[in-house]
Amino acid sequence: MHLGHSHDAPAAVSADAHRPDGTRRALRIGLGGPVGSGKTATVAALCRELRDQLSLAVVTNDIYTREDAEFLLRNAVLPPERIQAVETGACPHTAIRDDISANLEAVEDLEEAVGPLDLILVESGGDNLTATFSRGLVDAQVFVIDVAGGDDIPRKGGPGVTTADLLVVNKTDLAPYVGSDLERMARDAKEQRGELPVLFTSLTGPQGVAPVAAWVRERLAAWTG
Ligand SMILES: Nc1nc2c(ncn2[C@@H]2O[C@H](COP(=O)(O)OP(=O)(O)O)[C@@H](O)[C@H]2O)c(=O)[nH]1
Ligand SMILES: [Mg+2]
Repeated sequence: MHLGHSHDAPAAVSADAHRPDGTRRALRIGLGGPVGSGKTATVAALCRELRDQLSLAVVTNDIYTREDAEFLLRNAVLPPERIQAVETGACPHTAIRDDISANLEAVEDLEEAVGPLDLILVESGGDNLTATFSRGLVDAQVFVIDVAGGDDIPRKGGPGVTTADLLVVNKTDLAPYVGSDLERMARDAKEQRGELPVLFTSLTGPQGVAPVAAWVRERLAAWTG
């Protein structure tokens, strides 16, 4: 817990944290980050890792297509009724930050159709380093970057890198091929984020998404506790 950082306090959004019947609604976690960093792959891996213990659902955001939703469906990471696609039709960050109505509707539709849910993952359409989620849409946000995007990204900062509740640096398996210095990335991230957590992942490696899944379980325990 980091007191004074409202982005780290699930209680900050507790105004609408309950369903009409008084039960606690699903924890909503947003995943943002540049195109191709591994957001959809992370969502898919999280679904496989968590679906046996938790009731979960996914909302995807694409600009003009349903591609991310189709990928998740094709890979059968969840039953189709647990995956909803929002076509943002504009800059993807608008739909997760400024006018969140389509996403809120998707989240509520899912709760109604397949709820009660423990967890809803909301994947942002790929964007630049400035995309963040509205606190009215998600309770916690994960920013996913990758080592192939350049090892100076953590140093460059931006709201995603500096304020996300979790920073994931993905594709560590590629570091030797693209000349990315992981220690430097860790140092720079620490400098930008202070005590906020950073996890390094390789979804193709043996550990896969396990560290992120552990973080999600922790958030969920805090949410329901
Ligand atoms: N080598 C490697 N490739 C990855 C990893 N994670 C994702 N990818 C690949 O990177 C590409 C983009 O991933 P995707 O999840 O679609 O990115 P998104 O645009 O952020 O949703 C896909 O071809 C993935 O298979 C990883 O850890 N290592
Ligand atoms: Mg994607």
